[in-house]
Amino acid sequence: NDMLWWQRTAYHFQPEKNWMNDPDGPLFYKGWYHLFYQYNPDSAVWGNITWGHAVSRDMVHWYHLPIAMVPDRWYDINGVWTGSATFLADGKLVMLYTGSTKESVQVQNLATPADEDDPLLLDWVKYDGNPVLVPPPGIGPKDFRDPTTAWSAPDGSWLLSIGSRVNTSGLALVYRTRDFKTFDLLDGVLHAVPGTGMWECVDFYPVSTSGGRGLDTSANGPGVKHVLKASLDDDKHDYYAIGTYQLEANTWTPDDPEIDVGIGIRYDYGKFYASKSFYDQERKRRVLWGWIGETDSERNDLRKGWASLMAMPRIVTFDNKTGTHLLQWPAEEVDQLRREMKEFSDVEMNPGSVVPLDVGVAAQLDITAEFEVSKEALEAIMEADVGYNCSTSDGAAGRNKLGPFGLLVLADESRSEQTAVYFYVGKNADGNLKTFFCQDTLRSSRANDLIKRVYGSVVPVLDGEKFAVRVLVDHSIVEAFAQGGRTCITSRVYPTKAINGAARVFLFNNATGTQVTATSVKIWQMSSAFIRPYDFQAQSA
Ligand code: DQQ
Repeated sequence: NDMLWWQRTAYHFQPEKNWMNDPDGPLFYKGWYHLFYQYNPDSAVWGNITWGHAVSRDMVHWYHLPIAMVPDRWYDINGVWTGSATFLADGKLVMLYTGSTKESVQVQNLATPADEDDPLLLDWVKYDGNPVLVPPPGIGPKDFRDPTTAWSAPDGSWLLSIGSRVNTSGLALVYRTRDFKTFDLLDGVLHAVPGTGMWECVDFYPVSTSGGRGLDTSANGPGVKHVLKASLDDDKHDYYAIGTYQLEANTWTPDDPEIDVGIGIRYDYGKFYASKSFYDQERKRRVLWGWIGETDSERNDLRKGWASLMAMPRIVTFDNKTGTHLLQWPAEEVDQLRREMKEFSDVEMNPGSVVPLDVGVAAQLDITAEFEVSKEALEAIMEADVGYNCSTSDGAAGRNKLGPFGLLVLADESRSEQTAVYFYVGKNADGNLKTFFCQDTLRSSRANDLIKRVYGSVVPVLDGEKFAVRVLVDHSIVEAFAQGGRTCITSRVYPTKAINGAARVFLFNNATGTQVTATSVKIWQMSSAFIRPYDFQAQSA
C-alpha cells in the first residue's frame, strides 16, 4: 500500500474509507451544510448502499456523522438509493429517495428528520406508508428512480420529477403531491429525448437570466429559465440543457433543440456523474455537487481501501454572455484554503517550448492562468479545423498552428509523467474561431492498469476575452474550469513519480508557429481541509 497512500486527496470530500457514489439530498439547515451520499460501509466497491452523512460550516471542512439511513425494510433492502430534499412552506424538511425492494423493484420512499431541533439531522424516520410511489404502468420496474427536489405550483401543491425511459428514450416524469405521501402522475412528460436511454439523477431548477444570484427551486416567471439535467446511464455523463418551463402544460422546451438534454452540453467533459444541485437559502446561490469516480482498476481501489471523491462545490449561474451555457465555479469558500501565492506575469511561450514554474511542492494547488495570442496570429489561422476533437486527437503532443498550449500539472521534473490542461484554437467551416478546451491524461502515470484519455470539448471564447483557466490540483484529481466555468473538465490521475514533493508545474506551447503570452499565472499552495469524524464528546452543535 506504500505506493497508494498519496493518491488520497487533501481537500476534496471523501469518506474515511470504502466506496462512495452519488451525492444525495444536499441542503443547508440550522447553520450546517449537509451532504448525504451513496455509501458502501463494507467495501471499496459499489454495493449494500446506505446514506453516508457529513456536515460542514463552509462545504470545505467536514465532519463525518453516523450513517443516516441503511437498507432495513422490504422496500429498500437492496439499497437506499439516490434522493433529494425539499423544504416545505413551513420550513419542515422532507426527503424522498429510491429504494430497491427485495424484488429489486425501484420505488420511492419518504423519510423525515426524527428531531427537527437537531441541527445535525442525525436520525431519520422512514414513513410507515412507504413506498409512496411504485413504477406506473408502462414503466419498467428498474427504470424508475432518483426523485428531484420538489417545486411548488401556484395552487400550493408540489411537483417533482423522476427519471425513466421508454425503450431507448430517456425521459422525466412529473408527479403532483400535497403531503409527499400520495401522488398523482401528470399527463405527458416534462421532457423526453430519443436515443438517450435511462435518465438517472434528473435535476430541474431555475436560473436567473440576469446572472448573479441563485434562485429557489420554486422560482418562476420573467427573467427565469429552467435547467434540465440528466445523468445518462448508458454513457455515464451529466448533460444539461437550458430552456423554458410551462408549468400548466407540464412541459419544458429546450432553447435550442440541437443542444438538448443528453445530446448537447455536459457539466463536465471528464469524470463527473450523478450530480445534484440545491438552493443555498443562506447565501442565495445554487450549489452543485458531483460524484468523481476512479479511473484506476477495482483491484487498486480494494488495495487502497477507498473509491471516489466529490468535486469541490460549484456555484452555478446562467452565462448571459453566451446565452447557451451555464457557468460553474468553485464556491468562494474554497479560496480560504489558499496559502502563499506566486505570480508569473507576461511569460513568453515560444512555439514548441516548455516553461517550468517554480512554486516548490506542487501536489495541492489552485491555479489561475490567462493566455493571450496576438490578433494577427489569430487571423493567420487559415485552415478550417472542423474535424478536431479532444478525445481523438494526439492530446498535448499534437501540433497545429495555434495549439495546444496551456499547463502541465502533476508532472515530475523530467516530465515522464504529466497531465496537460490546454486550449487548442481552430477555425470553423464558416471562418469563425473555434476553441477547444482539453485535458490530456495519456501521460499522467507510468502505471498501466488505468484509463488514460484526452477529455474535452468546445469552449466559447468571446471577442475581447483572453484564454482563461482555473485548475484545482489535489494529488489524484485535476479539476479545470475554462472561461469562467463555461466548459469544465475533471480527471483522476495516478502518477507514480510526480507525487508530493516531486510534483511540478509547467507552461507549454506546442503550437507550430504562434507565440503565446501567459499574461498572468497565479499559483496558490492549498492547505489540506479538515475532514474528520464528528467528536460527540467534545463538540456541541
Ligand atoms: N446511483 C444510485 C441510483 C442512481 C445511480 C444507486 C446513479 O439511484 O440512479 O447507487 O449513479
